[in-house]
Amino acid sequence: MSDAETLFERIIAGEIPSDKVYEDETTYAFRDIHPQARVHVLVVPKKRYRNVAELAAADPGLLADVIAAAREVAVLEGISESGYRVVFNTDSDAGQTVFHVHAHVLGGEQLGLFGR
Ligand code: D5M
Repeated sequence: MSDAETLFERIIAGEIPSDKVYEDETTYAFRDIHPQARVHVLVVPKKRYRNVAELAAADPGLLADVIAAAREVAVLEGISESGYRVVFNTDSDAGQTVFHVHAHVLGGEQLGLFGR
């Protein structure tokens, strides 16, 4: 991976504005700019890995932090009881566009099924 900063590193550093929902020592969460559900928040580990596969292989504890942060986001957004979805788009066929691993937390309404 190149050393060029990704968009999300610039957001975490505050160089690009974001609508922050949650932050802790290892993660940062903010609203997706193109929401696909009433609640659509991205959870990003502050340390960059390309995708969830690389994160899982290199630092499973940090992956657990991301999932725990997604749960915190769900509680803060009031969707922890009604239910929500956590999605990691991974590489080309999944449509990943930002190569700094991020969990999409989606909810606040009845979600459609997966697929094409
Ligand atoms: O998801 C990348 C997501 O990042 C996509 O849903 C749009 C979102 N995005 C892109 N730029 C921004 C900014 N500046 N703020 C908030 N959200 C943003 P992927 O899974 O890689 O397709």
